[in-house]
Amino acid sequence: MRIPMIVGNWKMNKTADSVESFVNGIRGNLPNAMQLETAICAPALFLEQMVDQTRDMPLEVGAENCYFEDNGPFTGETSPYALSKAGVDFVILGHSERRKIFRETDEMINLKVQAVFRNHMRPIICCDETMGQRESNDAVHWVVAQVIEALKGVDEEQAGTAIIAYEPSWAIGVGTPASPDQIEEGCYLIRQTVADVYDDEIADEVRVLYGGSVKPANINTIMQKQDVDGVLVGNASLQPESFLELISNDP
Ligand code: G2H
Repeated sequence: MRIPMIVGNWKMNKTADSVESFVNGIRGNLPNAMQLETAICAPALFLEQMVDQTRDMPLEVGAENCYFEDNGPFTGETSPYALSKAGVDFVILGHSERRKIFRETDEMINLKVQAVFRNHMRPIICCDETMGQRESNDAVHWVVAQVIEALKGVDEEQAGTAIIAYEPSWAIGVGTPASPDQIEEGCYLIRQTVADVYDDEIADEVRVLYGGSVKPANINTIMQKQDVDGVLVGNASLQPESFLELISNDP
């Protein structure tokens, strides 16, 4: 039985003060983690603060990226080893903003996936597609390739704990998500790819999320889809009221 998940992705937003008021705003209102897992992925600067201030809450904390080496001469990068030591549970990897703006390749993302597992955290692996790829019937091939490349060298036990997010870039931050049927198609495709790479049992364990303009008004329809185990939410996760609404709207 896959526990549904709602994960906030704060991207490059917030200050230490607004992190604290967010945490105070949701305190005491989170669901039991056995029924609905909730997490916030925050900028690296606020992760220790988040871990510290949410210690008594059923909220997991994730990073938005990390490097693939544990330490060394990599100026400006974030060590997966240090994240793990700081009490971070998840790391988002391969978000379309990282792939597009920071030119991250499938090979780099795969090394990061391995680094996150090596440090006993779980990756949230993002797979995107562009509208151009969709219109030229290339999106399926593209999504499948991202899943296969990201999971290279990952053993069955690790793969079963991975979280994979379908985030079509044309639906990110625009206010309108992909349609429920498009979302189901994308999430089903990801699960089938995991079944092809491993087996049905692992595919049944992997949690597949949808991301792209999820908000309180549309979360219910999205979460009801069979292969959608949860959502990765940007804008609508920034304010405590909106985050709590997302959680209370979960069916
Ligand atoms: C997609 C999503 C969060 P938003 O990037 O990963 O952002 O909900 O703002 O579209």
